[in-house]
This record gives sequence, C-alpha cells and structure tokens, in this order.
Amino acid sequence: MKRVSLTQYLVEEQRLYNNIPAELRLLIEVVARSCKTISHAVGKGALGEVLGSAGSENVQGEVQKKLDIISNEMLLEANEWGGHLAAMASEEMEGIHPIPNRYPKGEYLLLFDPLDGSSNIDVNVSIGTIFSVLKAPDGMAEPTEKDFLQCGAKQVAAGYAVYGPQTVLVLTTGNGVNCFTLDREMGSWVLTQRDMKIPAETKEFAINASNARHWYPPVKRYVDEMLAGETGVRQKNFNMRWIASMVADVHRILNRGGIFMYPADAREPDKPGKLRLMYEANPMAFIVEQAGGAATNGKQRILDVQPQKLHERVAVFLGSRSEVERVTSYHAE
Ligand code: AHM
Ligand code: MG
Repeated sequence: MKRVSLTQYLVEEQRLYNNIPAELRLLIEVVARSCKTISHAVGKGALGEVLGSAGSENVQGEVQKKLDIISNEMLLEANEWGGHLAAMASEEMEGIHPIPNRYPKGEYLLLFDPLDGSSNIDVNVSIGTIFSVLKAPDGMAEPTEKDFLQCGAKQVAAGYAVYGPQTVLVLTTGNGVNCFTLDREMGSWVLTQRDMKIPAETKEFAINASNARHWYPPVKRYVDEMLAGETGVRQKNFNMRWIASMVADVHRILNRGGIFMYPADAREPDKPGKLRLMYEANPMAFIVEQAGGAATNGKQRILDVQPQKLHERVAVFLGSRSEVERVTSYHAE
C-alpha cells in the first residue's frame, strides 16, 4: 500500500479543493509536530519524571498535572515563530497569548486543550490534545480575547490527537474527517483512515453515571430508556462506556458510533456543564458534524453557540445523529 504522509495529504487537498493555504498547512503541521513531541513525553511516563501534580491550579480551579503544563509549553513554543498565528489561547492559561513582537504575525488564531483527560495521566489510560483554528477578524490590530469569541461554525480547522496504544491524529478542514497514525519508528504521520463516517444507528452511550442523581429530567429519561433495554420503549439493549478522556470517547464514537454526553446538572445550577466550549466542544462538534454526526447542547447546535467568554462551559451531546436528535428533542418537550 502506498503511504500518504500528512504533508502530502495537505498539499494534495489544497490542490484539489483550494481550502488549505500555505499558512494553514504550516499551522497544522506545527500542531501535529507538537503532538508528536507530547506523545513522546507521555510515553516516557515515570522514566521522564513527567507524572504527578505540578502543585498549581489553572483558571478553572483544577489542579494542574506536570504534563498539562509541559504540553501547554510545547504547543506555545512550537507555534510562536512560524508567522502563521496572531495569538493562541489554552485551557491552561487565563488570558490569551499574543505572538511576541520579535516574530512575524499571521492571520490565524489557535485554541487548544493541551492535554485532555488529565485525570487519566497518572494511570496510563488514553489522553489527548484538542485544537481549534479560527481566522482573526478582518482589520484586527492587537489581538484581544474578544477576537476569539467567534461561534464554532467559523472554525477553519480542528483536530485531536489520542495518546493511546497507538498515537493518532484526527483532522478536519471542513471537507470530511481523516485519521493519521504516528509511525513511531519513522516519526511521521501516515494517513490511515480516509473520510471517517459515524454510523447513524448505535447501541452504545457514554456518560458519567455517578452524576445520575443530579441529572435534569430530559437526560434522566433518555438514559433510563436505554437502560430499560429490549423490553423498554427503545426495544434494544445498549452498552455503556466512559473513559473520562473526551478524546478517547469521541474516537470510539467516530469509529463505531455512539453518543457522548456531558450535560449540565443540578450540582452547580449556574454552570452550563463541565466541558469548555472554545477548545473542547467546538472542535469536537466540527469533527463530529464533518463525519456525519450531530452535536448539540441539548437545545441548539453547538457550532451556533455565540461564546461570551474564553473559558465558557457548555453542555455536550454528540455522536450518532439519530441519538443526538432524540435527546435534544426531549429537552424541547
Ligand atoms: P480536562 O480537560 O481537565 O482533562 O477535563 C475534561 C475531561 C474530558 O476529557 C472528560 O470527558 C471529562 O473531563 C471527564 O469528567 P469526569 O471526571 O467528571 O468524568
Ligand atoms: Mg479537556
């Protein structure tokens, strides 16, 4: 089989569809290279002295792991000098990170969750990186947080890497979804799945059921109906998976279908969910829609939510279209 590298894929995609200009290609290649470096650090584990807590908290009040900070640094450093970006924003930083004046500036904005699934870092379970790319608004002078507050439908690219038994990179530039596998010996990304499509029908769901007592009625009804199995209204048995790494749960759903849910609940009624809109929900929603699935916050399409602030949270229902439509319809009743 002829091997297609990430670079070759990006060049050919541009030739065919004119949707990956040189700056965007550089951006994607630099992010992919950072994911390679992060994958290497993750793989070292205790041998690299990268496990454990860093003894600090991020802006959301979550304890930062050493690898959260290392991954964040790797992405910042790699993306500063290329001239393709105006600014970056990250789950691990309170404010935005404009490109320093000593480097040329480009027209893109990059957002990332440098290491998603932090609770799995120290226990050798799959974790990953999620990223989202926006265009800086026309006529922007010095970038500010406001320039990032664009709805997800405006993303020009999004992707995630999973650091698991294999390291994979899943990417969309708005023309389908493709998966690349890291060849660890060669150090290169090789195209291994073209045009991924989420199966429309599914028998698998993912939700943290320890929060069941806090769920609002639409979510409780939807999950109860699945749990009732073949003698209930759904007339089939469902299976459940919860990895607690969104990257790994979404990757499973892209490959064999299913629905992923992180709803808002009555624990903290003021919080619209746990996951972050700008660097978790939006990129995943873009990928899922490009793979034929759907993503809502229970009421509207995630990609249509107008962000009010950088670290905004959102409820998430994503995956196989018919399931997402069903749980969304329960919210309307
Ligand atoms: P993180 O970005 O701090 O790792 O948090 C996001 C993660 C998701 O990957 C995952 O779906 C969710 O948090 C798991 O949450 P919980 O521990 O409540 O099950
Ligand atoms: Mg995360």
